[in-house]
Amino acid sequence: MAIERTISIIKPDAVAKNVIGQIYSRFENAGLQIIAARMVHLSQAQAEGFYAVHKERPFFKDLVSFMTSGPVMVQVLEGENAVAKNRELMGATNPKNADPGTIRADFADSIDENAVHGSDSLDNAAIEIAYFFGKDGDLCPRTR
Ligand code: IDP
Repeated sequence: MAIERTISIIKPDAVAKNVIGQIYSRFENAGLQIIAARMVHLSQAQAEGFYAVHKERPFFKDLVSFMTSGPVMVQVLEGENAVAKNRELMGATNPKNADPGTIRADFADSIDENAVHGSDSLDNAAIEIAYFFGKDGDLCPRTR
């Protein structure tokens, strides 16, 4: 299995619930390392840019409004199979369909406010890492 990097975002609802540490523990317990992290209160332009792929969807306006409603915690996770592993830890988009024990099952209230984002492919992970952390910059892979 390959070592991969992926983007995780703890969304404003989960930041407001004060569960950043509990979510970080799940990453660490699954063998994923946090190699960069940044808390940011997204501007409308930043949120629209990040979710540009969804701009024709009926929920786009609400999504941007939610994602700018409070600070988010953005991190790069590194580890074996990181993209799929993070998606597995997150659970289904709609928390009603999320497997028990997943982040969304435990911390999300609705499909609109669903606690976390995770890149859905290696290609999108690279784009999203560059969006928040620059092409090569600001990543701190382990040296020990
Ligand atoms: P994902 O976050 O599980 O990858 P996507 O389909 O990429 O799901 O959707 C991005 C985000 O848009 C979701 O996490 C959720 O916050 C929001 N979203 C997706 N589908 C709906 C919907 O049907 N109603 C409201 N919000 C939605």
